[in-house]
Amino acid sequence: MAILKILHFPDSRLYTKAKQVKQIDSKIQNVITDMFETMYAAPGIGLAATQVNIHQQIVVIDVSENKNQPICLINPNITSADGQQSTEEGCLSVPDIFEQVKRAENITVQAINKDGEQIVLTTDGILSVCIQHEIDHLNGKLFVDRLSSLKRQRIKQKLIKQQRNK
Ligand code: GNR
Ligand code: NI
Repeated sequence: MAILKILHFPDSRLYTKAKQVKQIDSKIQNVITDMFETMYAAPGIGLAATQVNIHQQIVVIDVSENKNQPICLINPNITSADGQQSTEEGCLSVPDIFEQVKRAENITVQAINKDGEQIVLTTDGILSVCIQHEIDHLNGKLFVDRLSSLKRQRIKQKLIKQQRNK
């Protein structure tokens, strides 16, 4: 097991589109284990492989209070979305920045789990937000890309300054 290094905005590697997982072998299983460990350690409620510089369609999520409801989605695909909600979002790749983002309220997502089984999940609230946020990562998109360019520019300057002072 290992804690993986999380890339920070504006790292260009965060803009890579992830490829479909073709086969769930032991290498992929190990990536999933390390991603859960990295997410729980951060701590975060979700993590996309893109954030740890692995460009395959893998996300891990746990929005539960007691951190005992792990969800792994491989090749996730949103098959329906409706309604709207606005939530204050944060991102492990955009440290210490929190902004309201509008997303669909109700979604249905299709994916395969870590055992290679097809799963279908219909959900709302924070789990819905988190799934949409993680799928954005796999598509090379960050929540700051859903803000105004002025806000995004300010966040970029702030993070560049932070990284310089480290
Ligand atoms: O830990 C996280 N919290 C969070 C809060 C509101 C909306 C989305 C998230 S996901 C984030 C972890 C992360 O960066 N996942 O990509
Ligand atoms: Ni994120």
